Amino acid sequence: LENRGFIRSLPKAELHLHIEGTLEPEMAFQLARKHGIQLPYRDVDALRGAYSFSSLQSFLDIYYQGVQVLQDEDDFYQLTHAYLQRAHTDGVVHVEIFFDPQSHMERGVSLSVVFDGITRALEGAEREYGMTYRLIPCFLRHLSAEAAMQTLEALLPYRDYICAVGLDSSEDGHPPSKFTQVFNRARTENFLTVAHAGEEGPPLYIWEALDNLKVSRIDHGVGCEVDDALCERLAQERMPLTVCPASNIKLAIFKSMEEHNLKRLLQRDLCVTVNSDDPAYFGAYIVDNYLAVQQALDLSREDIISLARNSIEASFLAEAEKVFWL
Ligand code: ES4
Ligand code: ZN
Repeated sequence: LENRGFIRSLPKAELHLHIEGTLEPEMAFQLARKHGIQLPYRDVDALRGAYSFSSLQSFLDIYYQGVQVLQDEDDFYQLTHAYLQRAHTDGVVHVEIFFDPQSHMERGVSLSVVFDGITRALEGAEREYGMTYRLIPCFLRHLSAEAAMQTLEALLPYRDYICAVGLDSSEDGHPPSKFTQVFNRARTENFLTVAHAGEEGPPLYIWEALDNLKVSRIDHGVGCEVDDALCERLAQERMPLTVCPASNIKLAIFKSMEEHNLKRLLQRDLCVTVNSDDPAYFGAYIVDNYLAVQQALDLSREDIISLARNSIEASFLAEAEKVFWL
């Protein structure tokens, strides 16, 4: 309990958080009832019971099903507001939130509904808690590069609300190089870029995220470990990895938390951060993630402080804003 208080007390940035992945079963049922949607589960416990995954794809199938209950502006507000309250309790001072525009637009939910709901909650957290934030829409890599390009164009009217673009969903068979042109365009539009790479996929996908997509951070990236030249480059460039320990266990990237490579990556001088990914589905918010790796890998308080400092350093805050927390 003392370690939990210590971790909570450190100023932290959450840099890898899919807002759709914060949908708790209770809210899923509440919104389903509101919109007259029938969920294929008897009750909250049955839905929570379905949160048991064997791979990234088995998770994504349930995650995209959950997304269906998000329909109006207030749904996105409620979802984001509940997450931000929890993040504040956990000592998160800055959030960079992913969302999947294509999963909403394909259902006829307009981008304005999504942006308005999410930003209304973020502005409230800024007023109430002094929390700062950035928004990062992600392209679904299992869909085509053309679909991603159209999505990028649809995002341009909201450019003032967007800091960076990302790449998520099913990794295998969908290399970053598939999206080189889309990300070139995004960078000419002055967006920063990030990409999920080396979650389930090979080190090659991390190389491609760096060289083709010119990312500022690698999301997950834990697959780098088997490639010494890649690890050296990541360390040399101080390229941040947004690692999500509980996610990696729930999706069977590692067999157990004791086998997670986070400590070894830290020892190789990588800029490792700890994040919660899809906390409602993986049963762990950010402090739970820090605590789990601290206990399983016997991290020292200095290690924990480094992880929290790395999160501020790796954030897209301006340098003048970072120094306040460092
Ligand atoms: C995701 Cl854990 C994970 N990996 C890839 N894409 C995602 N979208 C939401 N969660
Ligand atoms: Zn993710």
